This record gives sequence, structure tokens and C-alpha cells, in this order.
Amino acid sequence: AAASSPAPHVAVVAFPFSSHAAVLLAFARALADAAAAHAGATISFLSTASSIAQLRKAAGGQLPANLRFVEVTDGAAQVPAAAAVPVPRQMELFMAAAEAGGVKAGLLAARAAAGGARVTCVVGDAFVWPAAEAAAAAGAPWVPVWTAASCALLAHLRTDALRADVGDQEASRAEELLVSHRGLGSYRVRDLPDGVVSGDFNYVISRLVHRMAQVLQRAAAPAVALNAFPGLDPPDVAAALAELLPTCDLLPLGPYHLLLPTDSSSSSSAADPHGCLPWLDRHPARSVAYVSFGTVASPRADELRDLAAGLEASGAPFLWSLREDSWPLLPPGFLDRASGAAAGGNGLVVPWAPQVAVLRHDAVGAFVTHAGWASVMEGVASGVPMACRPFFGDQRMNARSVAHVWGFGSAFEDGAMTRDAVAKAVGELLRGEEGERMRARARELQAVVASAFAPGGECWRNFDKFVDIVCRV
Ligand code: U2F
Repeated sequence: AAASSPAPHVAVVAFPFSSHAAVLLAFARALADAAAAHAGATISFLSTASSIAQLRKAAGGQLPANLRFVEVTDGAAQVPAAAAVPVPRQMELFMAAAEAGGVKAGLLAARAAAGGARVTCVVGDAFVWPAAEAAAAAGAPWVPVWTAASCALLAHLRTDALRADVGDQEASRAEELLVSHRGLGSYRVRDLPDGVVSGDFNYVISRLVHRMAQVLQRAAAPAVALNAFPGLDPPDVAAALAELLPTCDLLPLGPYHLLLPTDSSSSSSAADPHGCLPWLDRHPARSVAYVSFGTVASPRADELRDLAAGLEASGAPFLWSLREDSWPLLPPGFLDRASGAAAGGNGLVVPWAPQVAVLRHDAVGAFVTHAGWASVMEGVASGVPMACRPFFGDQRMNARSVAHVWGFGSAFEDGAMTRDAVAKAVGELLRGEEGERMRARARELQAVVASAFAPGGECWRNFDKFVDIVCRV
């Protein structure tokens, strides 16, 4: 850059719901550390007031000096404060406001907060597609960050073609493999994310990802960050994505949580208020099943009881992260039995676990998961095989990848978990031959992740490239 060039000022735009904002903040923290070397670059992290408050609390003050939070509107000004607004409605309000100038206003606020330094690049959660136009208006490139699986992005980009192909036959063709869609041949019609060919096309997330796909294909972004590592997906996934986004550098540089040093993730004991890690310390290697369904999904009451009974029947020690509002739905006496108030307790139920550190712990040998993308990647990065109970969105597709493309886990095929299926899946993962094969496969991929994140590894090279692109002025 010429001597007169300004220092890079990168705005990072979050989607302020579920785990999206936390993932993007981790990404932005890594970006801030790396970008500091680029002529004193600064990062403005744009999210809503309530999301920023949550993120600050979780970060506990460990934020890079060159990262500043900037508020964007949540669009809820018209809603009476007392009303508890359901999350999908909050998403609609946020997206409508973002489209109607919310992101543009956020970029102006970022500029003002940076003493007038113009925003030189807009990085952002791909979900927040209005950032593309806001970036263009600010004369800056838009560089999206995709937080889910690459095959899910492919399915979204191919939505119109998939709808034209499947039409209204999604039920009768549910089991059919999508062999005529490049990169999607391992998936059945019924594995496609909600809103592609099935589900409510008018649901806020369905509309959002559809529009995002259209904007992505028009925006000519210089790069897109992918939350995957080279070697995870079969080559035709990358080839199909490259065909659809020809001007983009597609940069697999995930799992994103590995972009931060371990000590700044959630592994410190301060982030373990319920004592999960000391509890795991008391168990032998690969003996414990860890259970979590992420930040949104909740099994129905009957399924929750079946899962609880299945865990008990498996005979395995279990650590279960379960939001407290579900605890009253557990079978009578379950919590007492688990905690050992009655004899032989071998379980710990907590409202929140430091999942990354839990999955890294030697004692954990199996993961019962909803197959949210961050969870799948955290499991693979630790070599833990999993049993998937997908609920919505991209989770069916992720579960299909785990069980049928990568082979490091199983999926509860018929929707819900039953007592016997849980006991069988957990027993198999911890003690069975098939489970041993799944663990070996998980370990193989763990080694691939480790080398991609070793110094000079492919993910770091892609990250450096990403940093160079977004710090260009
Ligand atoms: C949405 O994902 P979720 O938030 O439901 O699930 P994940 O992508 O698996 O992310 C959950 C994160 O929360 C962490 C965990 C993950 O990083 O480590 N966590 C934790 O630290 N402790 C706990 O007790 C429980 C969780 C969506 F629902 C999915 O379908 C998408 O795949 C995903 C990505 O777009 O977003």
C-alpha cells in the first residue's frame, strides 16, 4: 500500500442469534490479532445491543485492544418492551431493519467511533446479506464468513435448481439421492436443509438463506471463509462451489474455534462453573458419553424421557448439557439417581458445559449431538465419534455427512430417540466394533485438522490469505 493509505478498518457484521454471534466474535478476535500487523488495523464488531452485552459477558474482558464493539439496530423499536418477542420474530425484525439501512447506519457508526476512519472492508456472517449492499455503498468489498457446512452452502446456492428438479415431490422422492446435482450426490432429498425444497419457504431463515444465495452469486466477493478444513469434504463439493462462485477465493480455514489459542477459548476453569472438567477427571479414558443439543434445539418431553432412560440403560457415565427449563421434564428421580444421591450415580446434568474443553477431555468417548455445525467440528477436532439426532435447518444434512460421508458417527434414522436406540448407540460408540471403526475415522480426521492447524498448515495459510484480502486498502 502507498504511504498515504489509511490503516485498514475492517467491520465485522454478526448475525446476532443462536451460536452465530459467538462464532463470529471468535473469528473477529483472531482477525484482530492477525490484522494488528497490518499497519495498525482496527476491527469494528457490529451486533445488536443485547448480543453485544452477552458476548462481553462471555468474553470476560479478554478482547484485543484493536477490536471495538459497535451497535446496530435490532429493529425492535416498534415492539412494546414488555412483550416477549419470539426468536423467529426477532430475526425478522433484525433482518428487515438490516435491509432498510441498519447495516449502513452501523458502518457509519463504526466510522464515527474510529475517529472518522472509513471502513475499508466489510467482513460478515453470510446470513446478513444486506451487508453486501452496505459495503458497496461504503466503497468497500464484502467478504462473507460461512459458519455452517460447505455442502449446506452448496445446497443453498443450488436452491432454485433443486426446487425446479424436486418440485412438490419432496415427500415421494425423499429417499432419492441427489446424483444429478454436483457435490450433493451423497445426500437424499430429505437431507436437504429446511427451506430448500421442503418446509416453510416463508420462514425467516428459509427466506434469508435463499436471498443470501442470490446476493452471494451477484456480489463478486473477493473471498468467502468456509468453516471446514481441506480434506474434509469430497473434492466435488469444492468444485461445485467454485463453479457457482467463480470470482471468489473459497478459503476453508475452520474449525474457526481453532483460530484462537486454547487458553482464550472456554477451557479455563472460570468457564466451568458446574465442575464438568473435575467430574470428567474422575473417569477413565473414553468412558463417558457427552450429550448436548446446542443453543436452540430442545427434544420434546417424551423424547427427553426416552433419552434419559436410554442413557441410564447404557450403563455409561454421562455428562449432559441441558437447559434448565427442561429439567422438570426428566423422569422422576433421574437427577437424584444421576448425581448419586441414590447409590451408583454416574451422571452429571448441567445447564451449560465448556463444550470445547469437554470434548478435548480424554474421558469423553462418545458425543450425542443435534449435529449443529460447530458441534460436529468440535467433535472431529477432538476425534470423538458421535450419534446424531438432527432437529432442524442444516442438521439433517450434517448428520448424513457424519454417518454416511465421513463415517465417524451414526444417526438416529427415524427422527426421534428411543430408549433402546440411545442405549444401543452409546454402547456401540463406547464399546462396540463399529464404534471402534468410527473412532478410528474420527481420529484420522482429527490428525488432518491438527496438521492443517500446525504452524504453516493449510488452514493458517488460508487464514493469512483471508487477512491479506480483508486488510487491503
Ligand atoms: C445453529 O447452531 P447451534 O447453536 O444450535 O449449535 P452449534 O452450531 O453446534 O453450536 C453450539 C455452540 O455452543 C457451544 C458449542 C458450540 O460452539 O461448543 N456450547 C457450549 O459451549 N456449551 C454447551 O453446553 C452447549 C453448547 C443451528 F442450530 C445449527 O443448525 C447450525 O449448524 C449452526 C451453524 O450455523 O447454527
